[in-house]
Amino acid sequence: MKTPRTHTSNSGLRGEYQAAAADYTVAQDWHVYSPEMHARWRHLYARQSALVERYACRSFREGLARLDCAGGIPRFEHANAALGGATGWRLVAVPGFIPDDVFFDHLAHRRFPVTRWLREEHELDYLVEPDVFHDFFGHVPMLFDPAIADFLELYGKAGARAMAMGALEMLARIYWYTIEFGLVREQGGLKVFGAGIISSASETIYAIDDPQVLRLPFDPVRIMRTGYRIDSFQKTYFVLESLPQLIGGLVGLDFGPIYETWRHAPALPAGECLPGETPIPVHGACA
Ligand code: HBI
Ligand code: FE
Repeated sequence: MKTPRTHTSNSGLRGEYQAAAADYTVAQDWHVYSPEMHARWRHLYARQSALVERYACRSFREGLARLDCAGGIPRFEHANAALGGATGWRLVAVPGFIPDDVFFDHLAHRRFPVTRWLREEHELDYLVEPDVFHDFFGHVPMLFDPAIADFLELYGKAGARAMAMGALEMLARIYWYTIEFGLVREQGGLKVFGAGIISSASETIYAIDDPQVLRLPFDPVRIMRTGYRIDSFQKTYFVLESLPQLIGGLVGLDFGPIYETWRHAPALPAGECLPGETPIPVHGACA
C-alpha cells in the first residue's frame, strides 16, 4: 500500500504529479487516506459547517446537504452520482494546482478538478494552494446551483481567448472575486458563496461582519481591473444581487475590446474606492 503523503514536485507545487495523465487527472485512491486524515477532515468540516447556517448563501447550504460528507474525506464518485443528475458536472481528481489551459479545458467540459491531498494538522487555518477540503467543501456545493454551473463552463470556454490576448490576469480576477471570494445579497443581508471564504473560518466572519472591509456592487469590468492578494484576507469583496446576475452581467459583454483597453493598465489596488463609487454597508443594508 502507498504511503499517504504529499510531496513537493519539481515545479515546487505539492502533490504527486508523476502519476497524472496528460489532462493532469489522477485516481482519487480514496482507500489511501488514513484514519488521521479522515479525522482531520471531520474536524475541518465541523468547524466550517457551524458557520454555514448563518453565513453561507442558500445554494451553498442546500448543495452541502446533498453531499453528505460530514463523516470523512468523501469519495468523488459518490458526489458525481448526485451532481450528474443535478447540473451535469463531474469531479475529476488532480494532484493539486494544474496549468491554466488544462484547468480551463476541464471547466469548459463541466469537469471540476478537485485536489486529492489534505492539508496537514499544523496548517488547518491557512493554505495558499488548494487542497481537497478547499476544493470539495468550498466549491462542490455550488456546482449544484444552475447559475454557477453555467458560469463555470463559460469561464472555461473564455480561457483560451484570454490567454491568446495576454489578458489571463483580467479573466482570472473574475473567478477570484466571484467563485473564490464572492458575496451575494440574500433576503436583505449579505451571504458568502465564494469557496475561498467559506473554506476559511476566520475569513467567513471577516468578509461578512468586519465594518472596515470594502464591499462593492458586482461589476465585471471593475473586477477585471482590480488586483488581489493571495496571501491575506481580501481588502475588497464584490456583491452580487443574485447568483443569476453572474451570467446576466457577462453574456452581453464582448471581452475582446475590454481586454484591449485595460490589459496594459496597472491594476487598481484592492481596498480602494474610485470616485463616484458607493460601498455597500456592512450587513448589506441599503444605503
Ligand atoms: N488548478 N487545481 C487548480 N485549481 C485552480 O483553482 C486553478 C488551477 N489552475 C489554474 C487556475 N486555477 C487559475 O489560474 C485560472 O482560473 C486562471
Ligand atoms: Fe478554489
